[in-house]
Amino acid sequence: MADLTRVSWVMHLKSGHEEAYRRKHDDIWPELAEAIRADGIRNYSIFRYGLTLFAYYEHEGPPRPVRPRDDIRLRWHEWMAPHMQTHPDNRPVSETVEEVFHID
Ligand code: RM4
Repeated sequence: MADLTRVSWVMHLKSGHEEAYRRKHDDIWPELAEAIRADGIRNYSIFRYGLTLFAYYEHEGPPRPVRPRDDIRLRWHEWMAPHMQTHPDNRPVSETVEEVFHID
């Protein structure tokens, strides 16, 4: 079986933006969903705990370096920026989390 890489990180919502964040993801742009799938990303979930967002996805093969954002991601990050803690270029502040347990 091919190697599977699991990727997880946390991001941070601004207080009072919980519903807006969810609504925008309920209406995710089809072209963004398509770009995510085209990258081989599977099982992508974002869970909210208070203002903390825990994100997780899988892709086949070894871990990949972070790539420059394409136009869709640049626009999506601009669209999401009002609701999240971000860097000045609208990238969400993200911290890698450590996998400490896994079972198939
Ligand atoms: C998040 C954030 C992430 C993006 C997902 C789809 O709110 O913008 O960077 O990958 O949406």
